[in-house]
Amino acid sequence: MDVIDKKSRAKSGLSIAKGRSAKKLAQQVISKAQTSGSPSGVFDTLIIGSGFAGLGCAIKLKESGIENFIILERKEEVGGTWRDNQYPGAACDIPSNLYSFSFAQNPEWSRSYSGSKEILAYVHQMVEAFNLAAFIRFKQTVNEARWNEAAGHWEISCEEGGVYKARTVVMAGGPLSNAKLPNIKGIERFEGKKIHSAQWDHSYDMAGKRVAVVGTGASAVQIIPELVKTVGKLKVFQRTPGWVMPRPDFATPGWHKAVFRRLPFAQTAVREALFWLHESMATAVIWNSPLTKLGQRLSLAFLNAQVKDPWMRRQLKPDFNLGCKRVLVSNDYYPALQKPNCELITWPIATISEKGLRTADGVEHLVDCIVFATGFDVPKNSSPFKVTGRDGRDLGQEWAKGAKAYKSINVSGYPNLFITFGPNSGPGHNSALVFMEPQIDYVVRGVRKILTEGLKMLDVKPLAQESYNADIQKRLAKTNWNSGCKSWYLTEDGFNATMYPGFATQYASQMSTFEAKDYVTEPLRVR
Ligand code: N01
Repeated sequence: MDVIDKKSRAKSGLSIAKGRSAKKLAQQVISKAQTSGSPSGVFDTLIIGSGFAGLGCAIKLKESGIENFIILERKEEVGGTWRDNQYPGAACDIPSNLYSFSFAQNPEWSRSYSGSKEILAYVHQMVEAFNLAAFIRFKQTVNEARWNEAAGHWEISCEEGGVYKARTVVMAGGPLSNAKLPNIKGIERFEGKKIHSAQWDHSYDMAGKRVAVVGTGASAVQIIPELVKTVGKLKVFQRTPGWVMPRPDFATPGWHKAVFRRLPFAQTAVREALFWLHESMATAVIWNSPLTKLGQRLSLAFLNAQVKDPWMRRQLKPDFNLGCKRVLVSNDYYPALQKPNCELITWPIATISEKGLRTADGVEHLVDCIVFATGFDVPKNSSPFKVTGRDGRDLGQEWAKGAKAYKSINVSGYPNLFITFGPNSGPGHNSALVFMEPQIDYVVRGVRKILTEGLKMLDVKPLAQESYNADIQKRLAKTNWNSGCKSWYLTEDGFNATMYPGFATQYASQMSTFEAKDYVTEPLRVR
């Protein structure tokens, strides 16, 4: 079996690293899996979602010789968050050489921080380079996953009627996949156009219109500089100002690409340098240290350099620790707010009327369109769909007071189930992908263990999960995220179910060991 198709690889233009003795592993897994008694019609693995995490798992499963898997995708295209977030100005706020897989580097990035379209194209290139298309079933929206204890497999049902069985399941839907409209009184009454940042309607022409943007988070600071160029009047409704840092964005010179194409190790070296640069930022972003104060001073100097009006400076000055909310990265956000056709509104929104937004000072702001850059429904105290584990237990109910998992990836009582970007796996200072790769390796290791050892069940022990979480929460208590501001990282009660309180290297290290003692296993009985 040719693990990596050389023709596809050459066509894709990606620099693809070969896995460790992939062929040898493949032979081992295939021969053992064939004798492990999988009834026909049961996949070895079912992956939910075809964003970076789902496709990354597929690539690594294939590389280790596991090909009896399927990917379910609710939409008609791969790409996850980068397919959905196509708003004007959408780009990554992490450098592209770091926001890409180490095993599929792209020498062709056009900028240091690439736009959403280019990132989506990269995702498509991976599908082609690794021959993944045949594994994906589109328009399959999972609405339930149920563990069948007697048979030792998961049963997955979809809104569209599809039902699938699989010995192992990877939930790779990502935490930021469901757009969230705010709970503002009267929102349904508005007669103009409503657009969420993650569901952009490109057919709606904003030229010359009166537009409101609600929210000033990571999405909004990218949208506002673009909208201000075309709309008639832009009103930005800010609830909480964030810390803003400059973005060292530049077009990639041709010679740069040529070097990366010919000498992939040069790109790896750049990636490494970027990794360590971001890793060092943890000391300012995650914990309240003298570097946090230094970061705040730099951000304020940036604010003062870009904004001259003292009133506006005061409105834009954050009152929480740097890092407590996501640090915003933009060179053109502050200048956009000062354009003659832009107005920053800091009065809280009281209601939305038929014609616009009414603020607490009694003013009604009449607009043609409201852009909601108000973030996502993050499953931090619910599950993204109904998940029923051993003895009928319900993941949504168990997570009602805050999601918990073992090493962010397995949940006790839900055997053979792996969650990418599960509870407490989020980074605040480094690329999501450097956290994702160790998760993918962990998934593949777990799945291989189940298949090669002929296991019916691999389930994490409750005590192992408890002690892991006790430690995580103890460490989180000392972080900036838990220092008093409100953010999507926390539940309403202030429980942090999303972030990992440490360096990416620490996270990768914990994921690099598979502690068999923390799991219970049961063999699959072959009839
Ligand atoms: O969402 P957010 P986002 N009335 O939740 C405001 C990733 N991302 O889409 O701060 C008024 O951060 C809310 O106000 P407040 C990244 O991980 C990555 O911007 O709660 N305002 C806030 O200003 C990021 O963290 C990239 O007071 C209301 C905004 O809406 C995550 O996505 C780019 C409100 C929501 O900000 C989410 O970012 C973009 C209300 N009722 C995003 N409700 C990359 O480049 C909410 N708000 C990788």
